[in-house]
Amino acid sequence: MSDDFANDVAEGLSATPKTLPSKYFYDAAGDDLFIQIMDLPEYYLTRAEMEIFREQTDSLIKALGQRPEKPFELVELGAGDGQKTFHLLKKLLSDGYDFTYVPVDISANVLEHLKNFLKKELPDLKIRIEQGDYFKRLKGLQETAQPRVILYLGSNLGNLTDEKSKAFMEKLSRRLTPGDRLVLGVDKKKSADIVLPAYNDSKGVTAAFNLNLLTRINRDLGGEFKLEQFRHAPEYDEENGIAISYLESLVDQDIIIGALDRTFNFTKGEKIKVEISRKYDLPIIRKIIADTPFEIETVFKDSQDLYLDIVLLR
Ligand code: AVJ
Repeated sequence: MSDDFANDVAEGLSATPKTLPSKYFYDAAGDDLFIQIMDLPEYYLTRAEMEIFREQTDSLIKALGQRPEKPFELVELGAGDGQKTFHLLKKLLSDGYDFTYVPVDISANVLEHLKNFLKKELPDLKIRIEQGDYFKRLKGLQETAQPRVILYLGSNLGNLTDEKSKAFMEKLSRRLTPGDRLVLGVDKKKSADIVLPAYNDSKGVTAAFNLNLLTRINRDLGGEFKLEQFRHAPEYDEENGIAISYLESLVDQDIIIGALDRTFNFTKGEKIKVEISRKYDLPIIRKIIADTPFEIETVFKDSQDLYLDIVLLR
């Protein structure tokens, strides 16, 4: 794990322009900051998706295409704190569905919390946690005789370029069986005045979240980044619907990373690209799934038309 991190950091900081993978945001401090982000007034994504799950639970359950008496697996990729899924799980149980909930997450920390929370709140729930990077292994998707519903929420797909999204959807479809379904939650393409504040909140939580990546390099790889010499600098390409977060060097500086036995130099104003957050509409999604067996079956949207939950049939 730490080796992967070292390799990815070495590769990313050697590239021109410099990049770092956003998946490394999520250490214990990052998990905590992301939970704070989801509560920010500017970060509308979580509330919009939550509204869909809370207000349209019955229609959503119908769209999953399962029968109560037939066991199925409900696999959630990147489960996080499971707040959205909670409404769905609760209603599925009270409607008498026979299913196993399989949250998959890169963070062991988050999964333990989730398991304890669900054991307490929904004691009848069957749950099997799977720790891992789902991009690499799609781990929760081991062979099973049961039909599967995959939840991929929170606009997590948006961290990938469209090219990588295509590859991911192809790989995912190969792990599924015809009749399985995917619920894909994505943020809608919209104007910069709504999107940018979501990635540049007034309390500076998102800035701290992004800068935490440098703290993690300092701690885990013996880096010597001085946080005050970098600035969180998000941009939004409204035309294409892509938010990009950068960490910008405020001065000319050389940064030693001990574990890599290397020094990286930064010029004043040089930016490290740390995250893309792609925004979608149905035509973009259709392009991404064009070479896969997935078909769009049902589309749910929130009352403010900010967000989509799309049910895809394998
Ligand atoms: C969890 C990837 C969906 O891109 O909106 C939030 C992460 N980054 N604020 C997003 C994030 C900065 C988030 N995703």
